[in-house]
Order: sequence, then structure tokens, then C-alpha cells
Amino acid sequence: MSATGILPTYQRFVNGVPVSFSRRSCRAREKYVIFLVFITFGLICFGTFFYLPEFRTGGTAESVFKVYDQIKRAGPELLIPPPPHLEDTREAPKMLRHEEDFRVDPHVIGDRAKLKAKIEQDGELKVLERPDLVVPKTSTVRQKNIVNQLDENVRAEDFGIANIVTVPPAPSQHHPLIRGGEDTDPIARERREKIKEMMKHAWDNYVRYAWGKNELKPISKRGHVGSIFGSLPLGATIIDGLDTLYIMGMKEEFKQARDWVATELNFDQMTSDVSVFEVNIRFVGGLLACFALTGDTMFRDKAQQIADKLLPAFDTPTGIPNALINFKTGASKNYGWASGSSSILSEFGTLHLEMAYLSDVTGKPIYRAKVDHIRKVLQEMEKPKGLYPNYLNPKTGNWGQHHMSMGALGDSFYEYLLKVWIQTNKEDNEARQMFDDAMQAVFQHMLKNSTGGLTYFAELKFERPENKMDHLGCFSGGLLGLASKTLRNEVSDRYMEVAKEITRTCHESYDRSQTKLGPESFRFGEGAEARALRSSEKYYILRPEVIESYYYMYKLTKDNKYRDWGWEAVQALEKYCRVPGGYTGIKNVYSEDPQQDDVQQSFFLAETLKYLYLLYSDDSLISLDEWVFNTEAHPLPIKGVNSYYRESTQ
Ligand code: DMJ
Repeated sequence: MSATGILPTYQRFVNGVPVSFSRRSCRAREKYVIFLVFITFGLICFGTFFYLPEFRTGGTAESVFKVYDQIKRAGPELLIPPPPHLEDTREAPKMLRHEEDFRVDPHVIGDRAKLKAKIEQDGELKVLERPDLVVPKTSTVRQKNIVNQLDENVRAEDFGIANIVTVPPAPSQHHPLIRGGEDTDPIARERREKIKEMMKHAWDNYVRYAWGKNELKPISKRGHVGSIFGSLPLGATIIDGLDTLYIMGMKEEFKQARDWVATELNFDQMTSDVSVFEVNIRFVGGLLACFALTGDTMFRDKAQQIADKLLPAFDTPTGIPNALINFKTGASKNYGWASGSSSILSEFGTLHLEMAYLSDVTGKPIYRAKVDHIRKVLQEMEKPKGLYPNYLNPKTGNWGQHHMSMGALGDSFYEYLLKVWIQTNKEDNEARQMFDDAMQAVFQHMLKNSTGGLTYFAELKFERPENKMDHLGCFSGGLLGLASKTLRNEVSDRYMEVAKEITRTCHESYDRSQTKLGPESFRFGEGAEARALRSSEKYYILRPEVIESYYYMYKLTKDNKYRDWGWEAVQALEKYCRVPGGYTGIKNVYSEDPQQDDVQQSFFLAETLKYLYLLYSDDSLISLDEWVFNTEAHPLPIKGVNSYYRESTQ
């Protein structure tokens, strides 16, 4: 023993000379003691690991797999967490030069508003308890019979859902198809499989690199903090992607996503302003679609909790909601840039489908009352030349600047007029009338033909047409097709004619680019025909509207060219947007080698891939006779004809 040391030493001395420590120089007993110490230490560490709360369920073998799984999922960030301040400036191939173009404060400006503002520089949930099972007012025997009648397409249990509302018997014994729907055409079947593979690629990479975050940066392979929902992990991609997973039959993925919503989705942490419109169309709409498809009351209850947080935004002198709300304080406001802090037509006009349905499934009339009131205000207002300006001041009740558009700032207002009528099984005739009246004025003042023979919707700025159409406005081809086929009257042929022409023009905007993807906005005149002129209009961010119109037009006309146009877009997406880490937008559709923006938008999973999948499915899957898509492509059931409506019996 050393005289000076506090701890015992096993230093050996030979002839008073210290001998360096080596395995060879240890005595057998010492080796044994050292071996025992190491083994004991190892066992303690290993054992403690599995006593951590997250890993306590299941047997040891199962736990080992769980741990392995979680490490895999966490990806490289588990070991090297990303420095938050470097998030947007981190080296990403081919994209740094124009990063500025996309860096807009996500808490201040919503998606379309953000993009619009950029283009128009010239003018302008903690863990919640599981809800009680809602038992439908049918006898047990009857319930059983109903469930037995369902084909495998409606078995939510397959998706790991326990807490379901049984499909109610009314209004018919017919159960719409919500999975399956294979087309008889082998080419369509093959293409559909390809779309499912694309969804898997987008989803798996989101799970691997950005699980729980709002969106994925597929090149940087991390969460996108510049998402419109900010940096808080609200899982926008999960909510937006859920019903697509369900429809595509991706059971494991759906179950994992569903469980995340049940245990992790927590809006209480949201302390900054969020867009009422975006939360409604993506979160409320996405959750309600999942409730309809599965009967899982967790989805309905989450939708309601989120919608409740939106309600204070309606507390304005006119009842026209403000655009932004702070979930913590309930304070709401409008964007400063929006014509004297006006509310935006496409935002306050795109709440009706979700709020009306929410009232019906919860039995609480308040949500519908809010949107009915918006309708009343709009009905009573004087419309310049029958047109709806994009801005309305919620304090004074006056229109703001007289800008009109079928694209950004106007678009989905028109969409919801028609779709609310469809949702009510064509009973809300006031909505249809407003739609027809609005279209009459739009056709008269905004519908144009280019010198090259292309039909488009111009924008109006104080009576002056601007010969420009947004990618966002390309949804209108499909919408007019739907308007034509859902009511036979003196304008239905004209609607179909314009629907076909607008869809053709939008296809041209893709076909005339190097990448075969379309720009954010395209112009006519000034030497342009369906082409972007400004560099700020040349980007493509995985938007759905053109493909959405292909989907509707194929379903409504059965003209195969729409399936072929969809396939052209798929090939372009694969060539220019697919990267090993998911799908990215591009900054210039006219470049052979475009820079990539490193964002996988949540609507790519919600809309673009869903519409493509359905384009190559047969008509029985999410039939347009039984479902109506909200503006984020979340299918909501049509009242009175769809047994998945699941109206509250309270
Ligand atoms: C989606 O969020 C919705 O389709 C919305 O109505 C418009 N913008 C995006 C997709 O481009």
C-alpha cells in the first residue's frame, strides 16, 4: 500500500522499482477483481437504461428493439443537435443564394399571404385523456350487424384505432369506399403504386428526420423552423398527411401518426400568433376528415379543442374574424400589409365547411353560427360590379382595396361557396346562388383570352386587369367542372367549357417550362404566354392546384389526357424535386438545373399526393357523390348521403 495515497493502490514494486501496469503483470486475484468490477458496472448501466420510464413497457427483448427504433428515428440529431440559430443558413446545396426570397417571419405572414406579399412588391395539445366512447343510439345487435356489413375498407380497428364511433346506419346502408379502389386499367394501377411509393418516401423521411416538427427540410434533413406554424413541434405534416396515409392503406404509418396526435399534439405551447385560416384548413379539417373516416373520437375532440382556440378571432365589431390569433392570450389581429389591416376574403371565407361539420359532429351550434354570420355580412354588402374584393375591414365592415382575384387572397372563398352547397346535399341554396352570381361577375370582368388562344382569369386592381394568373388559381378548372356536373342549368355547359380551358392553360404553364413544372404565377401579353416574367414568380413549391384540377376533370369527363398530364407532373416531380431525404420545391421552373428550396411542404402529402393517388384510382374510392374535399384536400362527408357523416346524437 502506498503511504501517501488515500485509495489503495495495486502498484507493484520489484526490487523497490515500480513496475508499469500491464495485464501480464497483474496477479490472477487482481485480474479477477478488476473483471468483477467491470462486469458489475456494465450490468448496472444496462439495467438502469431499461428502467427509464419510456422503456418500461414490454419485455426486455421488445425494449431493446424500441430503444434501437427510437435511436434510428431520432437520426443524427440525437447525437448532434442542430444549432437553432444556424437553421436557415446551414449549408444546403444549391440554395443559399436565394434563401432571402423565402425567409419571412412565419409568425407574421401566412402561406398565401406570405407568397403574395413577396410576389407583389409592386403594390402592396399536452397529453389528453381518451374521450369516452360515444355509443350510437342503436341496439347492440343492430350495431353488430352494421359493422359486419362493412367490407374491410371500413375497419378502423385495422389501423389500431380502438375508440371508434360505429358507423351509424342512417342515412343508407351503403358504405362509401374509403380504401381500395383499384382501377381496372393496369397502367393506372401501376401509376397508383408509384404514387404510394412517393408518399412513403416523403413520409418515411419526415419520420426519420423531422418527426413531430411541422415540416421537413429534405436536403438539410431536419425540421423546418420557417414553416407557417413556426418552430414549435405541432406536427403539421402529421395532421395533414394522416388521411392520405389512411386512404392509401398505410396502416403502420397511420397508427404511429394517430398515436402522436393522441399523446403529443399540444397547442397550449403555442404562444405566438397563428393563422386562423391555416389552422382551420390543415388542423381542424385534417382531424375532422380522420374522424369521419375512422370514427375515432379522439380526432373529433382534438379538432374541437383547436377550433375553440380560434373562436376569439371572431370577436370583432362585424364578426368577420381577424387573420391571426394568439392561442395563449386569445388576442387577434390582422396583417399590417393587408389594405389598412383588413381581413382577407380567401381566409375568412374558407372556414364554413369545417365549422359547419364540427357543429354537426359535436352537437354544438357555435361553430356554425360564426360562419353563418360571415355569410350574412357578405350577403348584405354591396359588391362592386357583383365582384368580391380581396379585403374587408372587420372593424368598419367596408371593403378595403378593390383587388379581385381567383388566385391568392380570393381563391378558396369561391371554392367554399360551391362546396358548402354540396356538403349540405344541395340544400344550402343560398351558397350555390352566391357562387353562381359571383361566377357570373368573374366571367364578365376577369375571364380573358390571350392572343395565343389561352383562357385565363386576370386579376383586377381598381378596375384595371392585370394579365396574370397564380398557380393557386388553377384549382378553378376543377371547381368549375364540379359546378357544371352538380347542377344542370343554363350555365352548366359554359362552366364545363371554361373548366376545360382553364385546366388546359394551367397545363400549358407546366408544359412551357424546362422542368415541366409550373411557376407560382404566369402572365399573358408583354411577350409572355402562360409564363412567369419575374424571378420572384418562377418557383414551384410542390403545390397541388394544377394536379387537383386534373383529378376533378378526369373524374368528371373520363378524358384520359388528364391522367397523362398528371403523369407528366409525376415524372417532373421525380426528376427535379425528389432528393434522398424527401421532396423539395425548386426556385426556377425554367432552369434545367434548378436550385432547390429545401422544404417539403405539408400540403404535398395532404393534397398533391392524395389527388394523384385518387386520379389513378377508380371512382368508388372517396366518391365525389359522397365526399367533398376541403381546400387542403381533406375529405368531409356529404350530409344525408354519406353514412360516415357521424352527426352527433346528443
Ligand atoms: C393549400 O394550403 C391550400 O390548398 C390552400 O387553399 C392554398 N394553398 C395551399 C396549397 O398551395
